[in-house]
Amino acid sequence: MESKSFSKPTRTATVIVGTQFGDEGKGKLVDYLSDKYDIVVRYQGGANAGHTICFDNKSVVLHLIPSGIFHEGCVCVIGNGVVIDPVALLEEIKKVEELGYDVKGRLFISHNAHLIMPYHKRLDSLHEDAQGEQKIGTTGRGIGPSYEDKFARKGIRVVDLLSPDVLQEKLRENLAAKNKLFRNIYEKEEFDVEELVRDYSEFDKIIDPYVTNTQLYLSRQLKAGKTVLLEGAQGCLLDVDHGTYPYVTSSNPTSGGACTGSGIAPNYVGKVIGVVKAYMTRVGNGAFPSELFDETGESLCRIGHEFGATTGRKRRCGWIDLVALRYSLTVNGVTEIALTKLDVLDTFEEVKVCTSYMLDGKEIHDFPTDHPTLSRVTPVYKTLKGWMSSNAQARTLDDMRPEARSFVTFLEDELQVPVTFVSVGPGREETVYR
Ligand code: 2SA
Ligand code: GDP
Ligand code: MG
Repeated sequence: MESKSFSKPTRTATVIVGTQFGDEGKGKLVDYLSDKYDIVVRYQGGANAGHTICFDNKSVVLHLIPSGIFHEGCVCVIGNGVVIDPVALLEEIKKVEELGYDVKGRLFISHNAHLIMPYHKRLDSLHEDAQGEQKIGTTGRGIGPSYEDKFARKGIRVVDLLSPDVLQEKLRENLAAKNKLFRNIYEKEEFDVEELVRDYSEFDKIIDPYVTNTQLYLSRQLKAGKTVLLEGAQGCLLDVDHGTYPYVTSSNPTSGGACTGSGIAPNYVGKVIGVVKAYMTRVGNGAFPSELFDETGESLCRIGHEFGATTGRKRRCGWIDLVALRYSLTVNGVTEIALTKLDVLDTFEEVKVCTSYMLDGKEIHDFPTDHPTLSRVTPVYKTLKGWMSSNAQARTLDDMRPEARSFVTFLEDELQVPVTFVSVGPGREETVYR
């Protein structure tokens, strides 16, 4: 029989993932790479994310719109895995337009993405208050409660916003249960269905031009040979399945989440770029083995401006943790590393790297994935010589100070993944590309 030749997917999709507790500088990298890609897609999370982009003497924080929006040739997609607060989205569209960038015809929103409603935000804060000392330290943006409704099959989706009758019916169903909770358990006032219907039905006309079946759009574009960048929010250690549960967010920032959150099949994915900050930060509660409680930790926070890009909360700081990173690179299948914020270490006489943990008197090299065990480990460090000078002007690895280069090669040897980008400042151009 004559053999047939079937078309094979081209691996033109690249995933950008945070490998730590978020805020590694994903926004900067996505913006930097966007002129080489046709489409950028956000695939999970919501307006809890804060992705900072610095260009033309401006610093802009994006929460929902993909970080490719400042490249006119780039189409941006908010995928089905994202939870969208319509109020936050419209504010952000306005902000981008005020900066002189047109989003019409360039921004698409999945009709299947779930919505964040005002009652989700209230539930977020009530749940946190009820937890007391054990609270997660969420951003208060209603993320967890919205994903709860999604998985309980009660969620309201973007497509529902476009049909006022459906919206009204769904709000009625949702509020019948939630108002009972507000009234009887939390002793709070109830939400008024009619008022919400009125407020939210105003969004339908504004949002309509952006809404489409993004899964279909993306698969057609990929088939036509277009290139796609999938932009993760938060980081691997905050993943609801693979992170430090329960101190996690309610979605899958890991590379697997890029497929479910966009509808792009895994066989289109070629590269997975893991963004690694040269030290560690965490905002919110939960175990953090290499956290520093001393002047060095304060210096990292001060020099690195480590404050939440959404809430302004101070980020906890510590040395880079290779035990956590080895785990994260494996879970995500990271094929190359983008090392960021190397410049923050420029003034340190020595730089420490956590290479293993001690647990009950034994040295361990594998990351404990249950939170109580992780909370009991203590870090084992290797100390490297600092470079004590600026690499801000470096654009190739050869321009970098020898000790800084040694730090990069040390990480590569330990992690067995090549470092292909080194970020030496927040600006677009402050990037070393190998
Ligand atoms: P949530 O709000 O339910 O997702 O919170 C659950 C945990 O996830 C953490 N989380 C984050 N961690 C780092 N950065 C995030 N984005 C903002 C930023 C954070 C901010 O870019 O700085 O401004 O505070 C982010 N979003 C969620 C959160 O702290 C909880 O630990
Ligand atoms: P994201 O959530 O991963 O996009 O990161 P955030 O925007 O929350 O936090 C990263 C912060 O570091 C932002 O303020 C960036 O402007 C900044 N940044 C990114 N890369 C670098 C870098 O190489 N050096 C310095 N000094 N700052 C950087
Ligand atoms: Mg951030």
